[in-house]
Amino acid sequence: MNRTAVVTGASSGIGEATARRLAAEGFDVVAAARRRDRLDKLAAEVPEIRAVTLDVTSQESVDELAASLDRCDVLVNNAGGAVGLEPVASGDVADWQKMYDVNVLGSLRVTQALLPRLVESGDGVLVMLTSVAGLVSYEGGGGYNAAKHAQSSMAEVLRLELCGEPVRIVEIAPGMVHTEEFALNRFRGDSTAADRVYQGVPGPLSADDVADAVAWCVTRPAHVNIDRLVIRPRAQAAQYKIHRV
Ligand code: 8X3
Repeated sequence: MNRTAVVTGASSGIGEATARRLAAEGFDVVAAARRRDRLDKLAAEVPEIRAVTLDVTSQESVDELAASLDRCDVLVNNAGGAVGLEPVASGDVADWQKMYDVNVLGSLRVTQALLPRLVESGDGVLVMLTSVAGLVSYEGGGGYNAAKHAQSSMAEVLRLELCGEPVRIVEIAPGMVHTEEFALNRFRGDSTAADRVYQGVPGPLSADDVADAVAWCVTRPAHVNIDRLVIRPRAQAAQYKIHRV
């Protein structure tokens, strides 16, 4: 039986690219997300991918995912995102709640549900997709910074608590990645504002670049734990140091 990888938020962006890449690496992939129509297209295209409807904010939905699995060797906690860029002083509590629920509690629910399977596999790998926003803070980052810092912290705690168990905990923290939806969601559907983020940047990362990093981390020998991998485009030396042409 092939090793099984579960990828959350697999209907677009980094999640979709990771599902495709892990399938190409020989995994049976469970692509999980809310938007079933997109998952079904993906599964129809790539035979190694199975679509599962998942809402990481629902415990019932997460439990159903867990019950549908024969095994789980790799879990990629990718579902997440940013909503809004308001200062803390005027940020909307509902936006913060949403970001916390999807990024942090979503990862917690799926991790709790699948951890026994990862341990059972004898060489489990949990990948926490965070962000450079979880390592540094910036004006307007507010709720997203808080959520990504929390996820980053969860990865560290898990690594400590699971030391001695056959599970690796990997954090991947991408910088600027040009995906279909990340900036669009952050700017609440304003495509002009979203496009401005990447304007003139020669080579922001693509979802495939991050999927490549995920694939590398999870295919190292069992004794090698990549604790944290920070991946940025060459044009982004730091959060504020972006080369534009
Ligand atoms: C997204 C990266 O730089 O917009 O996770 O915070 S950044």
